[in-house]
Amino acid sequence: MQRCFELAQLGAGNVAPNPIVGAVLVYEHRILGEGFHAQYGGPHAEVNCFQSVQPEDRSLIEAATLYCSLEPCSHYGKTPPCADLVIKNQVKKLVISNLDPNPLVAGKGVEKIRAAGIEVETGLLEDAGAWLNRIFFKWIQQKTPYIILKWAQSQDGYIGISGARTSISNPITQRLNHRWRSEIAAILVGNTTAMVDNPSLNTRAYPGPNPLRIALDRHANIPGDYHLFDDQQETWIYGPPRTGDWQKLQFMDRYDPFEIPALLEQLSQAQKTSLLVEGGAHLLKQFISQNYWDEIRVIENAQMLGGGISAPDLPVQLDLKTRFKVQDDQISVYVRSVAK
Ligand code: AOF
Ligand code: ZN
Repeated sequence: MQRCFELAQLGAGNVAPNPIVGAVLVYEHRILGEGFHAQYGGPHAEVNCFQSVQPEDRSLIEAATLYCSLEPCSHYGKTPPCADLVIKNQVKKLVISNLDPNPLVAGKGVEKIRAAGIEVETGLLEDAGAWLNRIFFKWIQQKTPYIILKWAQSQDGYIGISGARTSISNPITQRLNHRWRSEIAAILVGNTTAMVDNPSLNTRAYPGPNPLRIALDRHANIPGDYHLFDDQQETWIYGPPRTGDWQKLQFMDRYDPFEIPALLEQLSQAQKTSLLVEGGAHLLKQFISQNYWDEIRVIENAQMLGGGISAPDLPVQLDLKTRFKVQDDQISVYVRSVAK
């Protein structure tokens, strides 16, 4: 199942609004085949898994166990039901982590496979599976984007020096941040960050798709020669329309005043399942005080800035999900606390 999770992760950023899914076919401690959902609209993990089995191993499928990180689907979507494929292949046993919360599936895949006489075990590493697909789970249940707040702060609690682009994290963490960007649908910055940093908001340090980038520009003050206007990737500007020949850039209404619920509504309509808020402090504090967040990632190191823009205070109700080091940077991932 851990291997299913690893495989699933390879689809992150390319399959939304679908879940990330991995599948592994095992016969007597040997992997006969494996696959993952790699592209939205493309074949599901199970299809790729069965297809990867070598001809000389095909006769072993009937005695093999199929592991899937998510319940095989039972519906005709962009692709035919994986439950039918599992039944056609007559595997001996199916083991899954999570049931698919998609109301079109929701247990029907497992039901169908059991009815065909195949043994099914559910709930293996269930919590880890739900964490892996947290974006999809929120989307399918609430049809609103999963919100991640992210910032880097110095040891003395500042995220930057006023009016200057400030670098806090190291280049390896920077690369991790670009990986994070490749795994989400949209990335948002406030006006001050757009003005001071001239950010590109792309994934240049990590191989992966670029997210939709969004910037606030109520007073139309972001210079037209800044990266945000380079038309290199899909971009939403919340500000008065300007004249220009952009293919990928849109000016959005409802920018004055800018309101988080309106943004979330527009993201939902565009099927954007996740949002990464990268600053600045003012915007991050707004998301926290209005209680719009699912996850917070904080990067800290021993650097002292001695003054500047204060990092947001963490919300009171939260749990530390994981903490790790990237060289001298410490990365903490927080989630909402769950009643224990
Ligand atoms: C699986 N295996 O690898 C994935 C599943 O439009 P479609 O045909 O791509 O179906 C999308 C839905 O199928 C998606 O919302 C989710 O319920 C399920 N995803 N199911 O058996 C997979 N990615
Ligand atoms: Zn499927």
